[in-house]
Amino acid sequence: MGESRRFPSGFAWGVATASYQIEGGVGEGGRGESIWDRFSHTEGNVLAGQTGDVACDHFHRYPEDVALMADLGVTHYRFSLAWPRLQPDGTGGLNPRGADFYSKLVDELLEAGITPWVTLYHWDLPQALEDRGGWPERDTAHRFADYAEKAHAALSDRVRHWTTLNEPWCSAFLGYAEGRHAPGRQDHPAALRAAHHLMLGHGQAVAAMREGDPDAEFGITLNLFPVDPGTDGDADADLARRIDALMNRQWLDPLLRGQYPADLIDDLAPVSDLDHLLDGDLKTINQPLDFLGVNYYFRHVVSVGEQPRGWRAGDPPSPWPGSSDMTPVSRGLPTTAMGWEVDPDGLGEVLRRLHREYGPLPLYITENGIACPDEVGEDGAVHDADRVDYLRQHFRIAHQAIADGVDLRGYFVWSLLDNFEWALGYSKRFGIVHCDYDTQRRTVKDSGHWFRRSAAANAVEI
Ligand code: PNW
Repeated sequence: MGESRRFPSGFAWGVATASYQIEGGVGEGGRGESIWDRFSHTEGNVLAGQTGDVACDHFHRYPEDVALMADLGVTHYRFSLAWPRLQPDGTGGLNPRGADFYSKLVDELLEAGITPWVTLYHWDLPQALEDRGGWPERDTAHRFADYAEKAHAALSDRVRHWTTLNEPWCSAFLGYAEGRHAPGRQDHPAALRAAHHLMLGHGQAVAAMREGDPDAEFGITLNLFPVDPGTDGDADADLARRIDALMNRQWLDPLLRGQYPADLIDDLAPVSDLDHLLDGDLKTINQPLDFLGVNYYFRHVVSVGEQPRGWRAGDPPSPWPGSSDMTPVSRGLPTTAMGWEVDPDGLGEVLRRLHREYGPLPLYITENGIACPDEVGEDGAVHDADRVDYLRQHFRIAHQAIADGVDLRGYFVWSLLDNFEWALGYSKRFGIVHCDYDTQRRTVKDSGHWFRRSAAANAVEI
């Protein structure tokens, strides 16, 4: 490699996945039904009626996938546990066959010299708990803490990094407000209750896990965005403040400062009196964090306007309670296959803001990546130049943030493999490894080779 920027020694070169997106094997090993099984099997929810029934068949192919990671020089692997594999109906003792699957996966990783980085909840709530009201019910937070404590006990001799939730904003607002994600409810007050109970579940889970294991590291992953007004006017400035409150500060402030933002509570008054917020909850949520995981994809530029149409027939409700006037503004930048504008500077802004306003705090980029079209060529290679460019630009920004003093310790690329992209099914490919869904054959893309060279050098080219 030519001139390059080196990362601090010990920097984590990671890749990330999530259980429902890759595992398949949904009816095996005593696994219970999750809200994503129910949702994807209900017509009209997922593009082309696709489901995670098979996905990348990782449930059967995990040894091959771990070998692939070792070949790519991956140092850390972020994956999630499927709650209904471990507690099929969301309660009680662990299902031994589910625990055995994750135990073997962890052993395989450790033998390959890869650090396992576990996420407890990446959106596959046991359907039985949704049938009892799901995240809008306070009891779900208690159930989550119970599950976390038991899962931790089963793996803590080998897993030292624990993330409670992945992107609670998506769980609460795509799941219960907009309904684009499971469980597909469209109820703004319920979504606000879900948001609080996700936070409460996080706090209770960290407290329970840390009690017997004070030396492990506990954190959470948030999807964070810079939010900019679309115009210079006061209305757009106020909208940007409201969206920043819902998207970023709604999570950061209770986690790291022990309070909800006062402006957010005012903004939400027309939607909810927040009577689900009980004395002592904020203290529970405000557990010390050993790290914060940041998922970064794009920047929100927002203008007051009509809510644009969603991807399915009819206008789905806005995922922004109290701010349904939010309209995204395009700046004409190049976009990914998701339609998301490529904006590496936004990553630097997020990292520096966290350092300045909430730090000092060890940070990890727990997801960043790009969907772009790519296919296996006749030469057996997958040329994904857009992804290589994208990753190079974002890693450079991460390097710059470290030079600016941000305590960034690692970077997990989303994703190891092409996989089930939620409501968009298999139509969007995020992997640095191609997955042929007919044959389950894996092919390392050019971006995977780029990752291997960069991880080996602990550096990216300038
Ligand atoms: C994240 N949005 O989801 C998830 O953590 C992954 O499971 C997912 O595959 C990845 O990003 C790519 O989408 C998001 O609408 C889903 O803003 C939707 C949004 C953001 C993140």
